[in-house]
Amino acid sequence: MSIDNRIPPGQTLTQGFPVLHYGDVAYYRDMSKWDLRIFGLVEQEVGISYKEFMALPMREYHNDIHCVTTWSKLDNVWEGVPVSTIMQRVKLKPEAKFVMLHAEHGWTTNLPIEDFLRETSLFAIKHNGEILSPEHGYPVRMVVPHLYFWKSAKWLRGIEFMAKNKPGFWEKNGYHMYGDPFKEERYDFD
Ligand SMILES: Nc1nc2c(c(=O)[nH]1)N[C@H]1C(S)=C(S)[C@@H](COP(=O)(O)O)O[C@H]1N2
Ligand SMILES: [Mo]
Repeated sequence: MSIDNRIPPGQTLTQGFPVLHYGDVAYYRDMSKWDLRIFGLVEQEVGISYKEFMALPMREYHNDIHCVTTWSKLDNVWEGVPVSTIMQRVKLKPEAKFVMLHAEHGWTTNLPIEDFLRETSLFAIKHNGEILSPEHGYPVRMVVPHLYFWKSAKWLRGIEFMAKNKPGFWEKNGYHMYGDPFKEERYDFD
Protein backbone atom coordinates (compact mmCIF):
# COMPACT_ATOMS: atom_id res chain seq x y z
CA MET A 1 0.00 0.00 0.00
CA SER A 2 1.31 3.44 -0.82
CA ILE A 3 1.98 5.71 2.12
CA ASP A 4 -0.88 8.02 1.08
CA ASN A 5 -3.41 5.21 1.47
CA ARG A 6 -2.10 4.51 4.93
CA ILE A 7 -2.80 8.00 6.26
CA PRO A 8 -6.49 8.54 7.07
CA PRO A 9 -8.16 11.83 6.11
CA GLY A 10 -7.31 14.75 8.37
CA GLN A 11 -4.25 13.05 9.88
CA THR A 12 -0.60 14.22 9.89
CA LEU A 13 2.43 11.98 10.29
CA THR A 14 4.55 12.17 13.40
CA GLN A 15 7.95 10.59 13.98
CA GLY A 16 7.69 10.96 17.72
CA PHE A 17 5.43 9.06 20.05
CA PRO A 18 3.18 11.61 21.80
CA VAL A 19 1.84 10.75 25.25
CA LEU A 20 -1.86 11.36 25.71
CA HIS A 21 -4.24 10.34 28.43
CA TYR A 22 -6.75 11.61 30.91
CA GLY A 23 -5.64 11.66 34.54
CA ASP A 24 -2.49 10.25 36.09
CA VAL A 25 0.08 7.77 34.80
CA ALA A 26 -0.16 4.47 36.67
CA TYR A 27 3.06 3.53 38.47
CA TYR A 28 3.50 0.08 39.95
CA ARG A 29 5.71 -0.97 42.82
CA ASP A 30 4.47 -4.44 43.46
CA MET A 31 3.45 -6.58 40.49
CA SER A 32 2.16 -9.34 42.78
CA LYS A 33 -1.01 -7.24 43.15
CA TRP A 34 -1.52 -6.82 39.40
CA ASP A 35 -3.98 -8.98 37.51
CA LEU A 36 -5.93 -8.90 34.29
CA ARG A 37 -9.53 -9.69 35.04
CA ILE A 38 -11.88 -11.17 32.45
CA PHE A 39 -15.49 -10.85 33.48
CA GLY A 40 -19.06 -10.08 32.43
CA LEU A 41 -20.70 -12.50 30.00
CA VAL A 42 -18.28 -15.39 30.50
CA GLU A 43 -19.09 -18.81 31.97
CA GLN A 44 -16.39 -18.29 34.57
CA GLU A 45 -14.51 -15.17 35.55
CA VAL A 46 -10.74 -15.36 35.17
CA GLY A 47 -7.88 -13.43 36.76
CA ILE A 48 -4.46 -13.65 35.10
CA SER A 49 -1.53 -12.74 37.33
CA TYR A 50 1.46 -10.70 36.12
CA LYS A 51 3.66 -13.79 36.29
CA GLU A 52 1.21 -15.87 34.28
CA PHE A 53 0.70 -13.10 31.73
CA MET A 54 4.42 -12.61 31.13
CA ALA A 55 4.85 -16.35 30.59
CA LEU A 56 2.32 -16.41 27.74
CA PRO A 57 3.64 -16.84 24.19
CA MET A 58 4.28 -13.44 22.58
CA ARG A 59 4.26 -12.39 18.94
CA GLU A 60 5.48 -9.42 16.94
CA TYR A 61 2.95 -7.09 15.29
CA HIS A 62 3.55 -4.30 12.75
CA ASN A 63 0.93 -1.58 12.39
CA ASP A 64 0.04 2.10 12.00
CA ILE A 65 -1.73 4.05 14.73
CA HIS A 66 -4.02 7.06 14.39
CA CYS A 67 -4.88 9.41 17.23
CA VAL A 68 -8.09 11.40 17.07
CA THR A 69 -6.06 14.54 17.86
CA THR A 70 -4.78 14.11 14.24
CA TRP A 71 -1.36 12.49 14.56
CA SER A 72 -0.58 9.17 12.91
CA LYS A 73 2.49 7.06 13.50
CA LEU A 74 3.42 4.45 10.89
CA ASP A 75 5.37 1.20 11.16
CA ASN A 76 5.10 0.51 14.86
CA VAL A 77 6.56 -2.76 16.04
CA TRP A 78 4.84 -4.22 19.06
CA GLU A 79 5.44 -7.35 21.03
CA GLY A 80 2.52 -8.85 22.83
CA VAL A 81 0.01 -11.55 23.47
CA PRO A 82 -2.58 -12.37 20.79
CA VAL A 83 -6.18 -11.84 21.85
CA SER A 84 -6.91 -15.47 20.90
CA THR A 85 -4.41 -16.68 23.53
CA ILE A 86 -6.30 -14.84 26.27
CA MET A 87 -9.64 -16.02 24.88
CA GLN A 88 -8.58 -19.65 25.29
CA ARG A 89 -8.92 -19.03 29.03
CA VAL A 90 -12.63 -18.19 28.94
CA LYS A 91 -15.86 -19.45 27.48
CA LEU A 92 -18.07 -16.62 26.27
CA LYS A 93 -21.80 -16.61 26.83
CA PRO A 94 -23.64 -16.37 23.50
CA GLU A 95 -25.10 -12.94 24.41
CA ALA A 96 -21.61 -11.37 24.50
CA LYS A 97 -21.49 -8.81 21.68
CA PHE A 98 -19.48 -5.87 23.04
CA VAL A 99 -16.38 -5.33 25.14
CA MET A 100 -15.53 -2.73 27.76
CA LEU A 101 -11.81 -2.37 28.39
CA HIS A 102 -11.06 -1.29 31.96
CA ALA A 103 -7.85 0.53 32.78
CA GLU A 104 -6.25 1.69 36.01
CA HIS A 105 -8.05 4.57 37.78
CA GLY A 106 -11.44 3.53 36.36
CA TRP A 107 -10.78 4.67 32.77
CA THR A 108 -12.77 2.68 30.18
CA THR A 109 -13.34 2.34 26.45
CA ASN A 110 -15.87 0.25 24.51
CA LEU A 111 -15.78 -1.64 21.22
CA PRO A 112 -17.69 -4.40 19.41
CA ILE A 113 -16.49 -7.91 20.17
CA GLU A 114 -15.47 -8.62 16.56
CA ASP A 115 -13.08 -5.65 16.63
CA PHE A 116 -11.59 -6.82 19.91
CA LEU A 117 -11.17 -10.33 18.47
CA ARG A 118 -9.53 -9.21 15.19
CA GLU A 119 -6.22 -10.87 14.50
CA THR A 120 -4.56 -7.46 14.43
CA SER A 121 -5.63 -6.57 18.00
CA LEU A 122 -3.15 -7.40 20.78
CA PHE A 123 -2.10 -6.99 24.39
CA ALA A 124 1.19 -5.17 24.05
CA ILE A 125 4.14 -5.22 26.43
CA LYS A 126 6.81 -3.73 24.11
CA HIS A 127 6.90 -0.94 21.52
CA ASN A 128 9.76 -0.71 19.01
CA GLY A 129 11.85 -3.14 21.04
CA GLU A 130 11.46 -1.45 24.41
CA ILE A 131 9.33 -2.46 27.38
CA LEU A 132 6.41 0.00 27.52
CA SER A 133 7.24 3.07 29.56
CA PRO A 134 4.84 3.98 32.38
CA GLU A 135 3.55 6.84 30.18
CA HIS A 136 2.70 4.47 27.33
CA GLY A 137 0.88 1.95 29.48
CA TYR A 138 3.31 -0.36 31.33
CA PRO A 139 2.91 -3.25 31.92
CA VAL A 140 0.16 -4.09 29.41
CA ARG A 141 -1.84 -1.99 27.00
CA MET A 142 -4.43 -2.96 24.45
CA VAL A 143 -3.62 -2.10 20.83
CA VAL A 144 -6.52 -1.99 18.36
CA PRO A 145 -4.81 -0.39 15.36
CA HIS A 146 -7.81 -0.21 13.02
CA LEU A 147 -9.67 2.17 15.38
CA TYR A 148 -8.59 5.58 16.69
CA PHE A 149 -5.90 5.15 19.30
CA TRP A 150 -8.11 6.15 22.24
CA LYS A 151 -9.58 2.61 22.02
CA SER A 152 -6.08 1.25 22.84
CA ALA A 153 -6.37 1.29 26.64
CA LYS A 154 -3.12 1.82 28.53
CA TRP A 155 -2.62 0.21 31.99
CA LEU A 156 -5.17 -2.43 31.06
CA ARG A 157 -6.66 -4.32 34.03
CA GLY A 158 -10.01 -5.70 32.88
CA ILE A 159 -11.93 -7.05 29.92
CA GLU A 160 -15.68 -7.05 30.34
CA PHE A 161 -18.00 -8.78 27.91
CA MET A 162 -21.42 -7.18 27.47
CA ALA A 163 -24.64 -7.84 25.57
CA LYS A 164 -25.22 -4.18 24.69
CA ASN A 165 -22.91 -1.40 23.68
CA LYS A 166 -22.15 1.08 26.47
CA PRO A 167 -20.03 4.24 26.22
CA GLY A 168 -16.61 4.26 27.87
CA PHE A 169 -14.87 7.33 29.28
CA TRP A 170 -14.30 9.38 26.11
CA GLU A 171 -17.38 7.98 24.42
CA LYS A 172 -19.49 9.45 27.26
CA ASN A 173 -17.71 12.74 26.62
CA GLY A 174 -18.58 13.04 22.94
CA TYR A 175 -16.16 10.71 21.20
CA HIS A 176 -17.58 8.34 18.60
CA MET A 177 -18.88 4.94 19.78
CA TYR A 178 -16.86 3.13 17.06
CA GLY A 179 -14.03 5.41 15.86
CA ASP A 180 -12.96 4.30 12.37
CA PRO A 181 -10.11 6.67 11.38
CA PHE A 182 -10.67 6.10 7.65
CA LYS A 183 -14.28 7.29 8.02
CA GLU A 184 -13.22 10.12 10.36
CA GLU A 185 -15.52 8.90 13.13
CA ARG A 186 -13.99 11.32 15.61
CA TYR A 187 -16.71 12.94 17.68
CA ASP A 188 -20.40 12.37 17.97
CA PHE A 189 -21.92 15.34 19.76
CA ASP A 190 -25.67 15.66 19.54
N1 LIG B 1 -5.92 4.09 30.50
C1 LIG B 1 -5.97 4.98 29.51
N2 LIG B 1 -5.68 4.56 28.27
C2 LIG B 1 -5.70 5.44 27.24
C3 LIG B 1 -6.05 6.80 27.46
C4 LIG B 1 -6.35 7.21 28.77
O1 LIG B 1 -6.67 8.38 29.04
N3 LIG B 1 -6.28 6.27 29.78
N4 LIG B 1 -6.08 7.66 26.38
C5 LIG B 1 -6.20 7.10 25.04
C6 LIG B 1 -5.85 8.07 24.02
S1 LIG B 1 -6.92 9.35 23.78
C7 LIG B 1 -4.75 7.92 23.20
S2 LIG B 1 -4.51 8.91 21.86
C8 LIG B 1 -3.74 6.87 23.47
C9 LIG B 1 -2.38 7.52 23.58
O2 LIG B 1 -1.43 6.54 23.81
P1 LIG B 1 0.10 7.00 23.95
O3 LIG B 1 0.15 7.96 25.11
O4 LIG B 1 0.86 5.75 24.17
O5 LIG B 1 0.45 7.69 22.66
O6 LIG B 1 -4.01 6.16 24.66
C10 LIG B 1 -5.35 5.83 24.85
N5 LIG B 1 -5.42 4.98 26.00
MO1 LIG C 1 -6.29 10.29 21.66
